[in-house]
Amino acid sequence: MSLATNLAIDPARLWDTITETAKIGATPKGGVKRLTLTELDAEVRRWFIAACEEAGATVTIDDMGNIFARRPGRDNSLAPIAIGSHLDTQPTGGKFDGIIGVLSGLELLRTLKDSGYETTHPIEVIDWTNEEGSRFAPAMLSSGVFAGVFTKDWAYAREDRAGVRFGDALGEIGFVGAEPCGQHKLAAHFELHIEQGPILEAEGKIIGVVTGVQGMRWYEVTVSGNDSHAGSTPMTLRRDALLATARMIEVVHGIALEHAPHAVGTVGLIEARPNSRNVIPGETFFTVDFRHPDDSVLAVMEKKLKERLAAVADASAVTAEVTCIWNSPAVHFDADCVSAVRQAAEQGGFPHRDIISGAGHDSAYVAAVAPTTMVFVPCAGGVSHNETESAEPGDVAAGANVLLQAVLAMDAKLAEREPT
Ligand code: HGY
Ligand code: MN
Ligand code: MN
Repeated sequence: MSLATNLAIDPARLWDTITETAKIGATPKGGVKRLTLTELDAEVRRWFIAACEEAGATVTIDDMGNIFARRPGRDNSLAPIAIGSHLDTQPTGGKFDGIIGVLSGLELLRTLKDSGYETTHPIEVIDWTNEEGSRFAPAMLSSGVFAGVFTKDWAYAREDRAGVRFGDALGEIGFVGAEPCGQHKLAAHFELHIEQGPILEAEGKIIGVVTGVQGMRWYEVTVSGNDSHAGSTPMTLRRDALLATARMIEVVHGIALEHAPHAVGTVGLIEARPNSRNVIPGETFFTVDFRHPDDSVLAVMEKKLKERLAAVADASAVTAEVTCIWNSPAVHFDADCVSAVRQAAEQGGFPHRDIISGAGHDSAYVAAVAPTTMVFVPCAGGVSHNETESAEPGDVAAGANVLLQAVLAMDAKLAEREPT
């Protein structure tokens, strides 16, 4: 066994970091609410930077607030091998989504420091800003700028539902870094994440060898009717935007079912105006999230959505404006990275299976600019984006060890190819 294969992370130390950071934004139901670019996000970022510096890393920040914690390698002229994910959460998020990906990176820095093991490539741990897209849509905004999918100006202009601009919020928490986002080259990118679905647990697998991410599209719909008195407006004269919206939500659900079993469709955010008990709602705003592994099916679902929402609007005497605000095509990960993960799982004796991610991740965008893949571990009941989200310490440790071995294997493989 080489020195590399003898290396292993410290499971208790990794779990302690999960427990410790979960206090930042802890909710009464045992979850974490740490919306992007809030003071809580800033607090966990400062914690992360201090911990990485203590582990011997030097930290840089780019102008999208992405944080890069770098451990030197033997040849620092080489681009780093990165371990990235996110520290922001959903409003009713859990302790693990994104967080174990960043903290497993910190654990790798600590393990390499303790062992004195020197990689050829520098190693970098990354906290990608605003992966969730809950406060500022779309999701994966900063890894998207890094990959050239969005411009920084477009990202800075994104507004939350209170009208706060992303760029202003980033400045507010003091994380506008000097480096232009995307200037940072990466030799490879790995991400450890909970599956956020039921497959691994149902099959008794500990490791998901992630081969790609399904396609995702987000829409915003504004329905316009007419505010009027709930008591004196005859039913036949109403232009009720919320009633029409209820019918439209059924349409979204129906389109997803028509493309089962792989399609999913969700209306997650809805606002009714004026939102008063005795006023017929004159306007609503709601969001649609469609996903499928095949982009051509998503195109069919989009066509049906636009046609059918228009038909409901006509029949309900309202108008509907449907805008696609995000289209993230299906992604296939790098074969060498995927096989490094699969071999690490085999070497570790962990039951594993290939899997396509149902959830979006920063890796989906980073894959456009660097060889990338992910490692999944199970979460209880496949539940995530929920305060009860939970994972087993042994599974998280297994995932972090597979991540470590895959990174070291990739370090050696890339070094063979690079001119010395
Ligand atoms: O939407 C997603 O899949 C991710 O949680 N941002
Ligand atoms: Mn995530
Ligand atoms: Mn998430």
